Amino acid sequence: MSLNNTPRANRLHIGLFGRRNSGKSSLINALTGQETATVSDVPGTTTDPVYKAMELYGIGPVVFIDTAGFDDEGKLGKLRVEKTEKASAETDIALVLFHDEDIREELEWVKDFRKACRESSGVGGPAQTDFPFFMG
Ligand SMILES: Nc1nc2c(ncn2[C@@H]2O[C@H](COP(=O)(O)OP(=O)(O)O)[C@@H](O)[C@H]2O)c(=O)[nH]1
Ligand SMILES: [Mg+2]
Repeated sequence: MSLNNTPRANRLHIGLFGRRNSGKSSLINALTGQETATVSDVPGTTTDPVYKAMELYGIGPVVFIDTAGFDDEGKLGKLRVEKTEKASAETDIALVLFHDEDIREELEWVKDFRKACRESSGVGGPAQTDFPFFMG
């Protein structure tokens, strides 16, 4: 089977997380070299998670996941956050983006995320308790 035919389930899932307008969609576009996701200064532009499969040199088949901000608000925002949480459950590596002035909200989210991973360990969801995070 060629790399391009790798089923999504067999790819390393790299999720992009952060508040609205933290630059997640801009980063996925830069990483994929394509207009994979819509970039806008309107908070809440990304709604459903965006999946982009590609081959990463030195790593192999991956799928990047762009998500809605975990701080989204209102009735629709709550649905977006739920979808972000579902996407996080299938994530192998999480990239968390933040503004440099105050990262307390992001750290809190990472803490909750790790807890959810531990609780779901062995019963579906990510099995790793040492879930890798890269923040920047
Ligand atoms: N100054 C600056 N602006 C950025 C950067 N990355 C994204 N933006 C801008 O921030 C806004 C939100 O970007 P977007 O990628 O849609 O954020 P998302 O909501 O996290 O997906 C857009 O107006 C982007 O042009 C960056 O590194 N520096
Ligand atoms: Mg976005």
